[in-house]
Amino acid sequence: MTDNSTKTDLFSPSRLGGLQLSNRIVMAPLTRSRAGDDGVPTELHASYYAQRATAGLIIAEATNISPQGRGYALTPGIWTDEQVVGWKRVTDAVHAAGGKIVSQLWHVGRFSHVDLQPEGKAPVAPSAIKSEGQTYTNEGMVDVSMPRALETAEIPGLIADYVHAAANAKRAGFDGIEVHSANSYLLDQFIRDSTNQRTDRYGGSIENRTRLTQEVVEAVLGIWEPGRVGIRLSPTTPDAGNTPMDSTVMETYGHLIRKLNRFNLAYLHFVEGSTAGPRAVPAGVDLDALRAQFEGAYIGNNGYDLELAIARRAENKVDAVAFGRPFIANPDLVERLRRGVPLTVAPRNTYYGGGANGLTDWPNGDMSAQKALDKEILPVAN
Ligand code: 8OZ
Repeated sequence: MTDNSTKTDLFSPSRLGGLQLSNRIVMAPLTRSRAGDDGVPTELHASYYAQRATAGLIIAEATNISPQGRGYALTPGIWTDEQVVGWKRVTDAVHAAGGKIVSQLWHVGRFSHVDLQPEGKAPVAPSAIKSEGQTYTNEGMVDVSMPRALETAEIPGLIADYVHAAANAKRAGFDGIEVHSANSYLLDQFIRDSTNQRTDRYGGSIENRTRLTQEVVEAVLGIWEPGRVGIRLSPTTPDAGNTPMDSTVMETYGHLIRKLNRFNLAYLHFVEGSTAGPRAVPAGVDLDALRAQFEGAYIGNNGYDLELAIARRAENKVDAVAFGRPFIANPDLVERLRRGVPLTVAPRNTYYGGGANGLTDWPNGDMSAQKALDKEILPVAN
């Protein structure tokens, strides 16, 4: 019998700030695009997440904080009461299955299309610089639209949208929230000098460019205790339109991380390398050295397999590991990793859109043969 829990503490209980987890395996936030136009999560979402509740922590798919924050059709939101009711069904189902789940608060910034925006207006961004990327609307894949720069006077309203979403996440029964400051969406657009050319207190110096992320975190701490708030950063991911990363990654993100220490957050969550791509980072960047500047717990993510997870945990480089794509087709991923059961690979065409097909119809690994084997070879105890 394989029992990988003898080799590593990945399968043992752990704590990230105020979040007590049954193991150190986290389900990474995965956009699956199964909500309706109203952004309301359905029974399907409840089943999908409950099936994956053996993860030590589920980070729910990126969730729009406001109509303006929306950049992809069929992604869920958390600004309306109906959305809160939908999410409550999800959190109840996860809790009934013994799991923990946090909401990832998302504003796409410039990465949107006028068809997805209220009154067909331009998406908002730190500066009026267009991404070369594409998104999907109800009409299919389209180039993202030219954004307009946010007025300084609009920033308090934007922060209020985060606070509203954070309060709704609490009403919806989540165990906490994760601030999405990664992947070249709004907060990361402010951080990077490639997308931020502002001349007010939110642009220019590193201090200024990292200000909005800090102000958002500080504001949501009016709703949530710090031990239930995490943050996700992706210092080396270009955006889907290949916008360059910040020109001084170590200095910029290092400054932000040191500043975040004053909040005592539950965790820092990095996409290591390039989101859903290679783990390699450019010369001069050392993500472990950045992580080391954070005083709290750390979740590592991107392209992990069990071997890498065990190795990075053994070196104490991570407190927990977030698996993304492996959770799509392996609802019982934790048990499969523990038992060395082969993983199913989800085809790409199941990632986004559609219904139950490719979402909730993945079976658990066949553990019955393993269990029979356990019976034969385990010494009879008691
Ligand atoms: C894949 C497709 C659409 C959005 C991210 C929220 O990268 C996303 C996302 C991923 O953070």
